[in-house]
Amino acid sequence: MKSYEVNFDGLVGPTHNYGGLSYGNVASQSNFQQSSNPREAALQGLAKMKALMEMGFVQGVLAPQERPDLAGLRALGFSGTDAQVIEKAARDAMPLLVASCSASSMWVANAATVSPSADTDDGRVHFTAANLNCKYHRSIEHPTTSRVLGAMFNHQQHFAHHAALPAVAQFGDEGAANHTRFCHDYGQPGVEFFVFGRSAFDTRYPAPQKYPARQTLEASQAVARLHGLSAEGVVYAQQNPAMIDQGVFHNDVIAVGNGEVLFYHEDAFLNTEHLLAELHDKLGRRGGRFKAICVPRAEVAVEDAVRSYLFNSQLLSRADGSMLLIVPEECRSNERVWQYLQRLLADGGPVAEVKVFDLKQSMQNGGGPACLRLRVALNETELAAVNQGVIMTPPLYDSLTHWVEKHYRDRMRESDLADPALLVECRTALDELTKILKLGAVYPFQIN
Ligand code: SUG
Repeated sequence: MKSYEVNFDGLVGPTHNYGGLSYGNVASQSNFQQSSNPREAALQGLAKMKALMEMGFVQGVLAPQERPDLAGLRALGFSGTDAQVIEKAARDAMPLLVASCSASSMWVANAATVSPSADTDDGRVHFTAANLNCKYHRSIEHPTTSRVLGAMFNHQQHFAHHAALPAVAQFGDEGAANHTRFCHDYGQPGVEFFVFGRSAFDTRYPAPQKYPARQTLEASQAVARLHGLSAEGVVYAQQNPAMIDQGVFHNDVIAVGNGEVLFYHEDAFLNTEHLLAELHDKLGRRGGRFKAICVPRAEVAVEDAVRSYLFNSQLLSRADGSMLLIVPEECRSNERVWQYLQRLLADGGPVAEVKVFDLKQSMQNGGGPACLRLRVALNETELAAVNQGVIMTPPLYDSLTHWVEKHYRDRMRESDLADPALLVECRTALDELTKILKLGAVYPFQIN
C-alpha cells in the first residue's frame, strides 16, 4: 500500500503580532512591538502550501485558534462583558492581553507529536497534543489543538488522540519540534528520534544556564509510552545545552531529518557519535540505510544557523527518491549559508534541489518553514479517513485566500489588540473557517 508524508501547515490567525513573548527565541525578542501584517503572514503561509501542492505533495491545513483568549483572561480574574474583559486587561495587565492574543498556534510543529501506524503497538496513528507549558501564550493552545486534531483525524479505528501531558515544567513538551522520524519508506516501521533539552528528574544531565530547555527527557519518554513505541524503534538524544543558550530553543532550529537522512549542525547534540551509531544501527535493523549530513561550524556558525533558519527547513522526498529542501528567504540573504547550500547541491548527495520561500512575517517571530508544518505519515487507507475538508486543493486554496482577504487586517500593533472589535472580527472569521474546513464546532465561542 502506498504511504505519504502529509504536511499540515498552520494557517496564520488574524491576530498575528510581535509580542516579544518567547524568552530564548532571539527573533521573538528582537522584533517586540514591531508592526505586523496578519494578512501578509497568512498569504505567505498559503503560498507555501499551494506551491507544495502544485509540486505533487499531499498538503493539509491546520486551523488557527480563537484569540483573544477570553476564557483565559476570565480565568485570570478579568470580568464583565467581553469588551470589558479586554478593556480591563489592556488597562491593568497589557502583557497578559498580548499573550492572550498571540497567533502562535500557527507553528504547528509544536501542536503535537505524531507517530505513524507502522511504529505503534495498536497499528493506529497516535497524536499527543503538546502542553507547551514553557510560555503562557503557548500553554493555552492544547485544548483547542486537541479538538481541531480530533475533527481532522476523526476515525477511532485509525487515529488515537492523547491529551497533553501534565502541565508542569517537568513534563514540558513542545511536540514535533523535537521529534524526527527516520524510515526506509513512510509505511514501514521507522525509528523515532526524540531530542530533549534537559532531564527534570535526573540531575546527571547538564542543562542550559541562560535560556529555558523547553523539552524534557521525561516528557519525550511519556509520549513514546503513550504511543506504544518499542525500544527498538526509539532513540533519545540530548540537545547541546550551550546551543539553547545561543537561541536554539527547539531541536528543529539546528537539525532536520526525513527518510533515511539527518541534516544537522556539528554542535547540535551531546554525545553525537553515540546517537549517530544508535540511529544507524536501529534504522539498519528496520531495513534502512542511515545517512547523516553534518554541517561543520567552520562553514556555518551557530549564529548564522539561528539567523537564517537553515535547519528549520523542510526536507521532502520526491517521487524519484531525491530530496528537496524548502528554506526561508533569510538563507539566501546570508552569504555563508547560501554558499554552503550551493556546495551541498554540488556534492551530489541526497539533497537535489533547494527552494526558497518568503515567510518573513512568521520568521520575525522565530518560525520558519518547518515550524509551520506538522508531519503526519499516512497510508492510503488512513489518508482516505482524514477529514477531506482540510486537504489542500486548488478550490480550497482559493477559498482560504478569499477568506483571508475578507477578514484580516494588514497592520497590527499592540494598541490594536485592545480594540474589542478585533474579537468580533476574529470570531466571525473563525466561524466561517470551520465551515470552509468542515471542522464542526471546535472553538470555545462555538461550544460554550
Ligand atoms: O514558541 N514564537 C514561537 C516560535 C515557534 C517556532 N517553532 C518551532 N521552532 N518549531 C515560540 O517561541 C513568538 C510570539 C511573540 O513573541 O509574539 C513565539 O511564540
